[in-house]
Amino acid sequence: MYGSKDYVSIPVSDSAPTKKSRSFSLIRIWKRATRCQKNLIFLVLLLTVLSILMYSNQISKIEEEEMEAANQWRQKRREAQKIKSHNIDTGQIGDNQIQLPQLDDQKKKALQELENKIQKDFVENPDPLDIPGPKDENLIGDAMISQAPRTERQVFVVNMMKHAWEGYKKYAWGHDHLHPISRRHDDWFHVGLTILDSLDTLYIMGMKTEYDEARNFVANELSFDKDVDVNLFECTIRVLGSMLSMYHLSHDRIYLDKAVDIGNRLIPALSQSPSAVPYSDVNLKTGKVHPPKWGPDSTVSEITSIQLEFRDLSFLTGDMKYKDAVDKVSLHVHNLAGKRDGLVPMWINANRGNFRAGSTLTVGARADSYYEYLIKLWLQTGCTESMYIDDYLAAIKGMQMHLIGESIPSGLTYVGELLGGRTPSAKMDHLVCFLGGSLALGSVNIKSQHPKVAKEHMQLAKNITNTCHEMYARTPTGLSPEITYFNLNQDVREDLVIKPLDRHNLLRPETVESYFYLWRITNDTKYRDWGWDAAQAFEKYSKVPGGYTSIKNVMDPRNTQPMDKMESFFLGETLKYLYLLFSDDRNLLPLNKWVFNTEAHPLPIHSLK
Ligand code: DMJ
Repeated sequence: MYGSKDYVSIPVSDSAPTKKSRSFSLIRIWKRATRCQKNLIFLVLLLTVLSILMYSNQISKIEEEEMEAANQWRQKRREAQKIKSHNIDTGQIGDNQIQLPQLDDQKKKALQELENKIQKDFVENPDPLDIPGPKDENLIGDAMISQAPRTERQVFVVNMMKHAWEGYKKYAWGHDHLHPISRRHDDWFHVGLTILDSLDTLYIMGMKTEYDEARNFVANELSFDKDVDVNLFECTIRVLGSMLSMYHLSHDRIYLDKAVDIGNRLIPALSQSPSAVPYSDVNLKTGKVHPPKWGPDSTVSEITSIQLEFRDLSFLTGDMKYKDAVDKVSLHVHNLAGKRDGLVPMWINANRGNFRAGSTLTVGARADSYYEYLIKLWLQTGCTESMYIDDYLAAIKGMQMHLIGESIPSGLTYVGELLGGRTPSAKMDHLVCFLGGSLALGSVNIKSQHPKVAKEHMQLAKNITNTCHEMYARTPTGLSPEITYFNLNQDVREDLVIKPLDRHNLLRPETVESYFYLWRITNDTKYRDWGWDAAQAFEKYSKVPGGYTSIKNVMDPRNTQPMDKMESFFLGETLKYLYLLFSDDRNLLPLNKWVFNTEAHPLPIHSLK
């Protein structure tokens, strides 16, 4: 309130000297001083100035020394870092042959000690930044040809990639697949599939010369205007997936144009179906669609593993027709009757839109990536669409109830099947080995809402990945067969039963894919060692002068019976996951920013709903 006393008075002494009177009295003192007193004052002043100068000189000397010490420390730290990551200077990217470094015993010991320490630190003190989580709006265009120094093991994988690429270039350029022994090729979609599947691997590995060759092919030779029937799923995950990935990584407009072109040519498989279930095949030129040639039904995996890609295409173009088309499929399958505790029958009919009654329940061929995409679709849009996570959690529960068991005598966790929807079978495809990685990825992302389930899933992830490792480690070649049966008979002393017709290895990625996820998420170095063993086995038994080949018999190292085929996913997935597994750079495609499609093409996590 105004009017009352709202200030305090400070008494000012009448005798306080003013500035003028103070300087005046100093001059008076100086004038009155004797000569001797003046000399003394002068000397004191001189000494004061000199000591100030000396002191400041001393300070800058100390600063210099400190800076020098800091530089030395940084240098030492860089060296320690070098040992830790087996780093080597690989010279110019695109050189013909990359030299492998030799580690002496002392360095090996230092490396081991460092790895133990990192492992211990991680367990005691996990880095919150490493835990994948949703959301990052500004991902588009994390442009990055990897220029980072590579580890010894990465160099090994780059050399594998070079060998595979050179064989393909020499004997199959422009065709879909290389036959590395006969030095011939085959065509499936007639689009140079191996080139397309390899693009982002070359890019991520920093293989500039080879990447430029591939990019030139896309710019100057690639045409989708072909009178050829393609499988919607395979073409989506390999071709559309690759174009989208490359656009996100490089910002190169050519890839977006190609993505739109192939997306538009594939979309009739969805739009022309009388039901919400797409047809399996579509003609790239005419847009004519049809079910598979060998039967009336599509597989569940093929109709539910195109969503990441088409949603991303909508995200990039702003045209919702792609997203709407695939969302319709997902919603339909979500609501469809005939599932058993979240598990889907593997056949579904495009004309009628229903599951085929009595279909086998499996996590292997024909259903696998349905489960993989549930968790990844939830992650892709920043964990916002509950339908996917609900179905995912239900499905994993269903697997635990009906499909998962333990073998005798070692208690290996396997994921079997219900044949005809009823009869249990302890049969596990190599394809199932993706599940360890997906479970681990899911586990860290559901942890805050479902801590107990997350823990259970992580344990399951480790157990299944361990089983997949055994599927490699227990064969004489160190390579897994395509199909493994698990022993449930008390009288038999071997867990794995490998039938003669199941002994082939197609250079598949699923196991090393799970090693990659488990390594990134747990930091347990055993996954890297297991991946290294697998790489060595591919090198020993699948490498031929013309490239890498699938083999027919993993059980006989002296007679592996090469099948003369190098699948595009060997370059697109297997070698990419190995390279990432061996990378010390956790910022190379971090799992909280990128989601890999089922052909290992990374797409950004965003918030499109
Ligand atoms: C790839 O085309 C994909 O990973 C797909 O999901 C399963 N089959 C092959 C690799 O094994």
